Amino acid sequence: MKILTWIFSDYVDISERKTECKQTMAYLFPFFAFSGCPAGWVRHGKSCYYIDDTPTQTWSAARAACKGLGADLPIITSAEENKFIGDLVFKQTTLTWGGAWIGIQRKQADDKLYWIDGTPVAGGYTTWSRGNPSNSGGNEDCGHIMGKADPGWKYQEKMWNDVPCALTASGFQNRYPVILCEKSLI
Ligand SMILES: [Ca+2]
Ligand SMILES: [Ca+2]
Repeated sequence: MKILTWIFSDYVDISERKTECKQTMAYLFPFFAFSGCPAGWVRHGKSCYYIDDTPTQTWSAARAACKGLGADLPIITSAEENKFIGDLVFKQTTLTWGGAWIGIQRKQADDKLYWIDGTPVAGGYTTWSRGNPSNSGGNEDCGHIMGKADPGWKYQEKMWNDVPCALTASGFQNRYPVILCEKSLI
């Protein structure tokens, strides 16, 4: 009986006790979810996600905000994760075409797009919107997942686009991407 061992042993490591406690609680009370994510974060798979509904002009400012929370911009590796993230974006009250920044940036050395963990974007799951990545003007070096579509941008919701890492008000007024962060489940 694990539970008896847990109660009577003076020599069980505290983290082991925590795990056993969670397992026991989950067994005894299966209705309760132990998400393992901090309050205010939502779990999907092995990650926790947080969305800060603040339109943010630069990719690096959004990334810095995530790092300040012990997280980083999202790395999207499956259609399932993209749907989850897209749904999160759509729950925002100031939802616009800008959607949210994602962890894609162009490496100047080879002019190719990479995820922030160094993985080339081209080799894995992608859901680029029509005509993208376009690198229009030669300076679309950062990625975002699109929110609500503008007229003419039909069917592009929750798909990706490359844009300049520092957006200009003329092109993106009132629709800068918001901050979406991902961190591994602890
Ligand atoms: Ca991910
Ligand atoms: Ca583009």
